[in-house]
Amino acid sequence: MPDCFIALGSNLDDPGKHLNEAAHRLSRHPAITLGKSSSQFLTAPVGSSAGNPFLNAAVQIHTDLEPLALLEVTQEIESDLGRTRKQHWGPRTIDLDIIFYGDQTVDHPRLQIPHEACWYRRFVLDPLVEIASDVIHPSRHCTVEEMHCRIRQIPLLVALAGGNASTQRNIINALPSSFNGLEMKQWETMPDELKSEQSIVAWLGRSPEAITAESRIEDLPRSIRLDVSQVGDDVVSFLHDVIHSAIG
Ligand code: A4P
Ligand code: MG
Repeated sequence: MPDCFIALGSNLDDPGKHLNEAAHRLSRHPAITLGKSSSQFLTAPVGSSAGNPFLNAAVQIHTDLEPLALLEVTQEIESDLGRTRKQHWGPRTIDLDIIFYGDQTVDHPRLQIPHEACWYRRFVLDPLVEIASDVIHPSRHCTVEEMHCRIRQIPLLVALAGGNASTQRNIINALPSSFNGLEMKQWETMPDELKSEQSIVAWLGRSPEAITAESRIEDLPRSIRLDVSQVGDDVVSFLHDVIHSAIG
């Protein structure tokens, strides 16, 4: 039976009660056994329309349900607890995100596992590291503890590659003023795969063993690579939210 991890978040009404109730409902499902539960963390809301501070937590479950069936269960619990979806990233009574489903990866229109933002979000990693420090991210090939450590190092390094130089400069100029503890860097040398005008890639998180003044992109760990080429025109606001959630 796969070992799964679910991230919980709430910022409406009585968040602590919603987190406890959601975990309780998971445990009552006949095909789910509840494992470890993290503490609840008070976290700064990420996203301009997210609303009040959140409480976030994580739980481990064991289940026979296939990934999409598990998503149906978590979405039913969200609806039962009064979750409405009026606004993307809006305030919510409860949000249940499936972070890991054993070591499986799922790429389905309704479900991506591992959750694609889990590796850089403090509000996911702070709780998750309490109960899953040794669990390995199946596509980034590093443990939860390694992801957590990397994101907590100050300053947080965000290194850009690809795209044209002026696009990179615009992004860099737009970001650091709003954050403390952020260092932006441009890579001048670039591997061929990144020479296309469209492809901008950011690396997140300082890694003393891998990143020095002489580092080349090829030397940097792929585990912290964020491809922003699909984001569209608003790379700055996307990166703003990414960095905000990484700095916490
Ligand atoms: N979906 C795809 N993959 C998954 C997955 N692994 N687990 C789909 C769960 N759902 C997944 O989610 C939108 C769709 O994602 C679902 O229909 C499902 O098919 P949603 O819960 O309806 O909407 P959402 O949560 O507003 O969007 P999204 O993109 O999931 O947002 P996130 O990533 O959940 O972030 N700040 C703090 N401090 N704490 C938070 O918990 N959460 C968010 C929302 C923003 N800011 C926050 C927090
Ligand atoms: Mg969600």
